[in-house]
Amino acid sequence: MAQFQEVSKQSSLHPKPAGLVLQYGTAGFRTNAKHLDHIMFRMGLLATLRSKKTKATIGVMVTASHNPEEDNGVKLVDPMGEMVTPAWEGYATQLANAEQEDLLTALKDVIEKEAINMSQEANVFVGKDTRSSSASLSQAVLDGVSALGGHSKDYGLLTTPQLHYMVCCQNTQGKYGEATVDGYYNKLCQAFIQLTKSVSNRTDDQKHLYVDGANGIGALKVHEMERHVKRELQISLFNDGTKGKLNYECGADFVKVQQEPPTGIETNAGERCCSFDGDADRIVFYYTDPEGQFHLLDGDKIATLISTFLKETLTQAGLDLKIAVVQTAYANGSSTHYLEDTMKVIVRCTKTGVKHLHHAAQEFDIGVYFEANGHGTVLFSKEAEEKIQQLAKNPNTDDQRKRAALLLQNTINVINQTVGDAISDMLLIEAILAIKGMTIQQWDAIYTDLPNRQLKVKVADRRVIDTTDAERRAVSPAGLQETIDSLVKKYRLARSFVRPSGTEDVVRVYAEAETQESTDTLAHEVSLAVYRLAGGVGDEPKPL
Ligand code: G16
Repeated sequence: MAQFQEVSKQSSLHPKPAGLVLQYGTAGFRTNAKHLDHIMFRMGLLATLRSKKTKATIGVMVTASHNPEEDNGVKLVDPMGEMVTPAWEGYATQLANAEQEDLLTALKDVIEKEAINMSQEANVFVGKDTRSSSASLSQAVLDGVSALGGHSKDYGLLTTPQLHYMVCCQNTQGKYGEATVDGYYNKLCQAFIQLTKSVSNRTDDQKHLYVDGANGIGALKVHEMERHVKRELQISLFNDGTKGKLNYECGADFVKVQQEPPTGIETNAGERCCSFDGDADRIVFYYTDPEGQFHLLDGDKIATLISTFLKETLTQAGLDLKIAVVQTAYANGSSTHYLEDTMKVIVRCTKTGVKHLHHAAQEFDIGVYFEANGHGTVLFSKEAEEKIQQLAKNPNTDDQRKRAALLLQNTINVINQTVGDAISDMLLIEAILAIKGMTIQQWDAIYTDLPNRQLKVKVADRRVIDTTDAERRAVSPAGLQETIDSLVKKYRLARSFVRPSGTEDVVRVYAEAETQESTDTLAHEVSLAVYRLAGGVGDEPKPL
């Protein structure tokens, strides 16, 4: 077949280094950019097959999100804007690891297993972040698409959630919105303006927000968005990429893990700030109090504020819809207690990776899902959206219920339901704070986080660690979980778990306890256990 000849010819321009093995991880392939050219070409091929199979547009995003500048990666987006389905993650790994001479066989294997009609048209949307390697790597994706005769649309620089949004708009024939960057800003910003317009007397301080753009794509896109909400939101943008290095001592991952403000941002005590990550699908908020103490409002606090607002507004609207909050093992114990015991909402725990949380959230009328690292969004079932719409347009609805229904409608429109989105989450949180007349300090006071610590341990092969129970318990290597259990018992309100990262070559260690001192000691002790029992490399972890 001519198509396969073209694949052969083109793939020789994107050769795989012999013996290199990479896995489709938590959010796609991710490693040093110099190993990724063949992966990108092959993901162009796979996206084309996925498009033929689903008869829909598929997305390919070239980004390594929170990883350092020298890394890159690729995320595949399914027709409704969600992460690609797990079965196809398996195909991605097979295709990525086929040696050069076996590529056609691996490709034909997918075609056969999925019974793909090769004469079906294919459409692929491609986006990229601001890394210096992204331009040539996204060209490799486009080459892969064209080698299999697919059509592609290159959006150029986009945030990851913007690409997810475009794919969903395209495949819903515009029902979700217009598949353009302006369409995205218009939809979200109009909803934001509607949400905040009823709030009178907002001072300039209340409208003001410091944004750390992580020196990445989020900074460019916040800048583009700003003009749509000039009167309603005043942004001071830092780490906009003009001088600093991507994700270096800044961005959501740095702020969350280090529990300190990013460098490159100048604020006064008490002022509201937020940080995006390198592809703008995560956001965390924070402020420093007059005593100089740093306060982080992470994904757990974001989920709590959003679900409180939704619950109150549903009550005002007189709508009986079931809300659940989906978290991962990283969720602070205090947040889970608050949600379950005080707010009385259903809480679910899944494995790390928004694909898992997204899936769990789909089971409820309204599913609020957030990872503690600030990656998350809200999903509304079709039935929930319809009930809200009917209430809003019913002429017999009284004023209070109508106001609440309209708030819910605009809330739905400000949210990017396809995936976590820093811009959309930022607008939603700003709107909720305005509507509730709340300061960031009052939001922070809803509950008090347990002290917590995240560490990384280098091991020879992180796959020796296997976990169960939504990653809360390690089943291998032998003896590790027993050791963690006995360490945890030494401290009050303590909890700890370990898991191999799916985006970096490290094992992650999480600990929380009643005091920061015991948390740090526990995190260190568990790190040592990982180092000793799971094949640590380099120096032994040192106490904090
Ligand atoms: C990705 C995933 C997140 C995950 C994070 C860290 O985020 O989308 O769901 O929490 O990686 O994953 P891991 O602990 O396996 O390294 P991002 O923002 O880097 O794409």
